[in-house]
Amino acid sequence: MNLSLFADDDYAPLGPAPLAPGATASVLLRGFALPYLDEMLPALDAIVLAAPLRHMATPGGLRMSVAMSNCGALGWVTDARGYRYAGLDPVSGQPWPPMPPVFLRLAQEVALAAGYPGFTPDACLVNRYAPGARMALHQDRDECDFTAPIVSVSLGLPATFLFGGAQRADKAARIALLHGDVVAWGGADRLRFHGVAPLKEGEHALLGAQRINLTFRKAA
Ligand code: MD3
Ligand code: FE
Repeated sequence: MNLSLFADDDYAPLGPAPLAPGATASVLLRGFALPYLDEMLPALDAIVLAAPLRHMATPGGLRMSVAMSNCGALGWVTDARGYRYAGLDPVSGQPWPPMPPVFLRLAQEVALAAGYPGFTPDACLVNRYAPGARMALHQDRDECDFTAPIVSVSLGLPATFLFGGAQRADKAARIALLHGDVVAWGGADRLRFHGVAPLKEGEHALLGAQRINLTFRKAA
């Protein structure tokens, strides 16, 4: 008999809570983005129209299964020259679309609620997962200031987020992230290894057969 509150491998607290055992500097807010979505989804459509989602290549030459775009003053890119933030979209040669005010408002509300006041993101990475797409365990180290948190918003199909430790080999907790869920990651958790398990097939009522993840960062 399983007397745990949670399924075997998916830790899924309902209220504001540490994200995983020991992850005291990160906060999960279930459904926090839902009231913003009527305004956010049309803004997201406009972003991916101006800066289409694309499969970038890692420095090692592997095509990423996640398709990416950005909005804000800076955007995260990867190619044969490495990982970095850039002010211009390499596909169009134009600046990334500006960050919509409703994106910034949501990110700042979340950061404040999570105990990170004064968060001023200058980059929003848009990740698009089709079924089967995944993100291998990695650290986010391309930003200048690791004291700023990262805020993420999950939309569409559910995903299993993998939350590891300070070393790549540390065992990762598995956390279900659902449509509208928001997480702020900061402090001692900011440099933890993390990833996303291969997305399962499915159809989301609003977004169809995909998951979109927005991550707000202070890159410069
Ligand atoms: C924990 N994206 O874009 S968001 C990424 O769901 C990335 O698309 C995943 O990892 C996604 O780099 C996870 C959550 C996330 C983002 C940054 C973190 C978690 C983090 C930085 C430190 C610790
Ligand atoms: Fe990451």
